[in-house]
Amino acid sequence: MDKSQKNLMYLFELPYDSISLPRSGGKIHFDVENDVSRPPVVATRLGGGIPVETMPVPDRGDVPLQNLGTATTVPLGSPFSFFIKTHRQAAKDLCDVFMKTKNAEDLLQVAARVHGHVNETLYIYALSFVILKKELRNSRLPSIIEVFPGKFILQEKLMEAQLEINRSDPNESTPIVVEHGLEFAGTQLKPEHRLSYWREDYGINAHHWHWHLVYPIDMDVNRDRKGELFYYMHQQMIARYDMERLCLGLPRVQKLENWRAPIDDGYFSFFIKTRQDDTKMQDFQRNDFGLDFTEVTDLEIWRSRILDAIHQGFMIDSQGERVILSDDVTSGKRGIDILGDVLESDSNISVNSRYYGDLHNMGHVLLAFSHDPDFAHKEEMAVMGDTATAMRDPVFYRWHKFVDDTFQEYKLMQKPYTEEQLNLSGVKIERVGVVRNNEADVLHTGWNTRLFEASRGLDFNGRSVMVRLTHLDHEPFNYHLQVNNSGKGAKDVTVRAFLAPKLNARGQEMSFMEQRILWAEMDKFTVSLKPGSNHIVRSSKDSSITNTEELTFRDLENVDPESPAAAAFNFCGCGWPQHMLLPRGRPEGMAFQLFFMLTDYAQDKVTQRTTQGCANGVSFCGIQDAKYPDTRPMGFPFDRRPPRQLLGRDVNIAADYARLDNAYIHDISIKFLADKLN
Ligand code: CUO
Repeated sequence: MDKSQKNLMYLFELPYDSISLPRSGGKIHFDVENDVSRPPVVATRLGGGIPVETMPVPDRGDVPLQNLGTATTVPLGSPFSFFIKTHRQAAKDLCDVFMKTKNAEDLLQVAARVHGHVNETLYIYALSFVILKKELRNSRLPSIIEVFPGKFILQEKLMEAQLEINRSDPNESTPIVVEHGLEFAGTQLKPEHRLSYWREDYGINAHHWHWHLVYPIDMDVNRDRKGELFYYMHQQMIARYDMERLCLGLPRVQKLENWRAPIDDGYFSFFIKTRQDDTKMQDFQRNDFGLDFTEVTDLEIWRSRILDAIHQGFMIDSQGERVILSDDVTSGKRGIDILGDVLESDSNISVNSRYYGDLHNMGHVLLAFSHDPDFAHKEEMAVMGDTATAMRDPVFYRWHKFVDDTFQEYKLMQKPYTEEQLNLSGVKIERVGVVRNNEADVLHTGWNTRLFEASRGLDFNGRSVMVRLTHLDHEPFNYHLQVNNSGKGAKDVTVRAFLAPKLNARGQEMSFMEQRILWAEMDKFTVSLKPGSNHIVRSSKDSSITNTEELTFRDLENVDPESPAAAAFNFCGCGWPQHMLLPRGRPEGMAFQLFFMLTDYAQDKVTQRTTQGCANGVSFCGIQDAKYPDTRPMGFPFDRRPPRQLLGRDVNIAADYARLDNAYIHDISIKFLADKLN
């Protein structure tokens, strides 16, 4: 990694401050003069015991600010929303400027010059996008929590730190540590507040920001099965949210279906705008975004057209031609993929965006502005407008439950998998279990903490401010599978592991259909079975959905890219947080089921050149610039209703799948320890 690559990281510091201010507590200094004299941009590493290094960068006066297109139309200091079409265009224009740079050094100076002239969130978005897109892999992205602490940490807490600094001796330099505990934005007076720890978890929100960064809409990014992954990743988040609700004795989330009725639960975010309880979704009639007005009626019309298409089995493209919707295709896009692009929607890919509209995105927008839909009060948007904060609001889940129900409407139109598609002859799972600390089938969750440096993103008079965030965590565990291969040769199989609560909110065992969309993917991996008996052990830390934990600026500064340990830092940001892999469970233990299915890797595998691209949390995030590495429909085998019979007997509950030799269902317990984990 050369200096420019490493220094790119510092462009993420103090996004709201002038770039000529010292960065990183005085470690780096970008000296950007005005454009008239067009001097070279100079990055200087400053003192603190470190020898001063100066990095002269050649003049790039050829990037005049007027070439930024619409990027300058999003005001500085205001929220930026990827759900708003004009903001997406602004992002595209800025990314285009950054993409034209030749290398990291070139990007560094162009970006340094642009800093301060465009909206801060837009700037960080575009910079992150281009670093990932250009595969400047050694220029790793620092955690979004440190870049924008104000989006993740209670304003009061940040104020507390500032007041303490104001009161203390100006020469004092010891870092201030602020605790951010479990109360988050709620008071516990309302049932929904009991889930604040989950909705406001830093890792979940950071994952969502990164997911939309790597699967952007209207950006001419042609990612494999993007529409299908939009469906699957969000479906899985809702499944996990519902699991967590059941742990707390709350009913499953209700879809937001009647857009004329008041929404019971408001959300009072601590950094941007709030939505009162019982606020209605309202017609969007603001003129401050250069957007056409959108009425609730428009959303209803789009929904109705999409549902018509689902039930008729085809869409109508912009030429008036039929586009068949089916998941049983041998070439071309699956119906779910087409539907995902239409519903999200991505106007570059949607088969007919004029007709099917912009349903999911505008739902976010109408909800984000329901407190001031006509700009009468000059209020900014609420959390639903920003992918880094939307998951804090209970209405996010109600909206996405509606989105998911629409996808499920389609999935239920698909033919159930046949016994042949579900079966894998010659392979039998004989036994499974999970082991934690030598104890079988009882997993532990509890609270843990993580330190972030808030002063990387916000200036506290140059003083270091750390925030200790409390979050859910679990003790790591291993899956054990005893599998027999009765074939004569080795057999490569895909192991698919899911978790779901055993009982519903009434305490009853669930039917296949009730449990079907609660199954949360825990892992998916390939193993080669030798003939005879095989004992497979797999660590929970290797999950196909999770990422390594958020990397702080300090982590990035300390990692030596040449060291073997650096491989562990192959971090691209996307992926479910490892600490949220398990639902909370209950203090007395809560019954869950693990479901395993083995499928034939020869049929599942996708032939492609191996790529060095980001490959964290592959099941949720895919692989950068490569095909999604599993040919089966996402969510297989629970994405469809079950066949009526398997092996000659009716299928009513998930355990009926386990009659197949290649499947297994196993009860475990998840115990929530109310104290801290070590
Ligand atoms: Cu991720 Cu609605 O798509 O938030």
